[in-house]
Amino acid sequence: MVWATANSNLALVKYWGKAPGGRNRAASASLSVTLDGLTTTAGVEERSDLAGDRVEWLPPGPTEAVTEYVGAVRRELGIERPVAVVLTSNFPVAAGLASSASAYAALASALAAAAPRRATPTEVAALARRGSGSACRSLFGGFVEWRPDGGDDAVTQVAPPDHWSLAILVAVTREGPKSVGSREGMKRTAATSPYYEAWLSASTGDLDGARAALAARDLGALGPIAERNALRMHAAAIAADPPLLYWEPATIAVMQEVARLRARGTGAFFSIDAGPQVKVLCESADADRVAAALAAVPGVSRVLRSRPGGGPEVLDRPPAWALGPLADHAGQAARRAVG
Ligand code: 2P0
Repeated sequence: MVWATANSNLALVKYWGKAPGGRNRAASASLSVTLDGLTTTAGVEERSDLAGDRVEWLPPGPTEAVTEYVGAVRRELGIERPVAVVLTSNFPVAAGLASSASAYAALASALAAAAPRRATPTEVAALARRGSGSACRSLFGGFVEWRPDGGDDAVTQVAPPDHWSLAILVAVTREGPKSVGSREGMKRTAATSPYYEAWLSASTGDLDGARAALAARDLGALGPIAERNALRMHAAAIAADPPLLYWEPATIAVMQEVARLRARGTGAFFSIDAGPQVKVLCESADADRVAAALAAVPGVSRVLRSRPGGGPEVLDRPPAWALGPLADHAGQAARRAVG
């Protein structure tokens, strides 16, 4: 059995719209930070005793789309026999924390590692993207750019994890699955929002500024770009028909608390994905103070802490944190692998 881990990522300039032609190519460029410690582990084993591919989530979750993906991708990689796949994340899969990014990045990495021919990181990123667009950015650590490109999209690391000791805090305002998934949400925005084209052109303009601010480690420049980029994405989504309102009252309360922190002199800036949680960026020296302020906002159930993390790792056994769920649920393949 081959194992791979991959971290989730947070887009500072967001992907919200696809180019025509399928395979989750992006309509505009995005820039993300890979999130240390928000990790999915995927195990893959070729199995001649299986009639078809088998996917298991621990704890159990929907497998239909993943199974279809596994069948297509393993054949392309030259794996001829069916595979058994086990997936587990160390953060709540349904809580709107970009679990599909880490899941497809880990899965593509594990399938590539199990394949008879070696695939380059660029090829593995393109395979991960087909599962979930944002997953291609999790194929690299640190700060990552995903650009639409003439032939196929380009994904590159623009700075390593230790480039900047940022903290990324996640204020959880509601647990549970979102009402409209990102795939349907971006499709609806593109089809019905009068602001979709404006969103795409504004976002393209944000990218150059974000890249320069990142190179200069200038949070006072990067933070406002990330905030307005997220708000413009949501403005386009809110204007869709029917509207896409991903926020809870506590989502707005956290945004206001971040503004108060800044008014009191602490550099903190928010971003929000297609869900109600608020991600907050600050220097790591300020993380304790910012986390305490976020935790005190009514409606915030907990605050997760992360920092820029690394790219996928291929392992010959699952990492220690995954042994709990694997021991509870896993099939024989996983048990054999952990001895
Ligand atoms: C992002 N999001 O850039 C944006 C911001 C959510 C909001 O990428 O259809 O799960 O699988 O390509 O990657 C989430 O969308 O969508 C996402 P698909 P995906 O992080």
